[in-house]
Formats: sequence, structure tokens, C-alpha cells
Amino acid sequence: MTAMSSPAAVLLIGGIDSGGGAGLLRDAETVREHGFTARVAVTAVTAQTDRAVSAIHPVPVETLVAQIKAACRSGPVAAVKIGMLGNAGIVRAVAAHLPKVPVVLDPVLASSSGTPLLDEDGIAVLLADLLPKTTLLTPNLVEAVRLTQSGGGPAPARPAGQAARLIAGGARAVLIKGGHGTGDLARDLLFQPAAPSIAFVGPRIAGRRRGTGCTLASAIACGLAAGRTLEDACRQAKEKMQALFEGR
Ligand code: PXL
Repeated sequence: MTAMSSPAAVLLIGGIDSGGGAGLLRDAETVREHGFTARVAVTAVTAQTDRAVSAIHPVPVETLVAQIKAACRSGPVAAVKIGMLGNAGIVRAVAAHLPKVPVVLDPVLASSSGTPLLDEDGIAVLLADLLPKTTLLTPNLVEAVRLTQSGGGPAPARPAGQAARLIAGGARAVLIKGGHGTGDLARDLLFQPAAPSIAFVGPRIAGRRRGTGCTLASAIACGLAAGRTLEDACRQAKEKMQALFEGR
């Protein structure tokens, strides 16, 4: 690489968490640590602490679309990571303007403090429009249940059933994260069509640390941008996240 050429870019679409614990600031930090350039499209500005969200201001859809177009005009984008979306209009616009590269979708439904970060209509559009464009969906156990309660019916009880439904809905693969479970170990399960599931197991990160989901999904997007398989990208991302959060 010459001094003039810039590294490949990962496009980050999501919200600003004013506290910096989660959201685009966390994503950008992760992407730079992996040696990629971060480009961003901001969906919403939020004001929050670890304990509460005090304001959410969605970005107008035209402004969001302009950001995605500008990000793609600035040079090649090797992968996209999507986090907080906020509402249905934003989800629809993102789905309509994604570049044709691997897409990691972290379905952020609520803040760690419990405030909704995607409304009900937004969930419906995510399932209808965005899931079919998703290379890897990364729900936690709670999100996997919510995303598979279609039409108010019960969700499949087990991760395998939830993943099968999400893959039938268009996702190419699903990583169900075990961080919200119990026990000393967090077990993440990768489901791909017509293949046995793959488990990634690591020590549970103490407490409810904000930003773990953002870090993991961004690190996976970097792995895919580097040409790794989904399995390798997930394994490396989990190791990286574990190392980062254990040190804090
Ligand atoms: O951790 C999920 C998340 C993503 N993006 C934003 C957030 C949060 C959680 O609070 O605020 C902007």
C-alpha cells in the first residue's frame, strides 16, 4: 500500500449514542482497530447514559439517503454494518440504498436501559425489506424471540427454530448471541442453511456491558470485508470482543 492509498472502507449505518458506550462511535473504533476506514450514515441522534435514554432525534430520511450515497461515492465499500434504525421510514430507505456487499444487521430493538430504539412498524419493515438483503443477522436471545413473534403468534422456543424462521424470511445466516442467557459461559450459535450450527463459546462478560453487540457485529463486518468466511469472521470477532471487554 502506498502512503496515498486509503484502506478499504466499512459503511456503518446506525445511531449516535451520546455516551459513546454503544452506537456509531463504538462501531468506528472497532473498524479502525481492524485497519479499515469507517464511513458512517447516521440514522438518529440519542442522548443517553448507562441508566436512561433522555432524547431520540431521528435523522430525516433524505439526509440519511444522502449520507449513504456520499459514503458509496467516496470510494469502494467492502461491507456494511447496520445498528439502530429507529423507525419504518429509515428502515425502508436503508433497504433501498444498500450497496451490493456483505451486510451485517444487528437488530437493535432497545437500549440496554430498556428504551425502544426501533418502533413496531420498523420491526415489520425490517423483516419484510431488510432481512432479504442481510448476509448475517446478529440478534441476542431477546431479539430473536421478538423478531419471530410474527402476527402476535408464539416464537419458536429454541434458537434453531428461530434461526430457521429468520432464514426462511430472507436472511442468509443468523448468529444468535447467548450473552443474555445464564451461566458462566456465553454461547453464540451460527446458523446457515443446510449446514450444522456452529457454536462459539466464551466467558460471559460481567454485567450488562453496553456496546458488546455493536463491537461484535462491526468486527464481523470487518472480517467479511477482509474476505473471511462467516465462520472465521464470527470466531475472530468473538475472540477480539472478549479480549477487549475482559480488559476493562
Ligand atoms: O447497543 C445497542 C445500541 C446501538 N446503537 C445505539 C444505542 C444502543 C444501545 O443503547 O444507543 C445508538
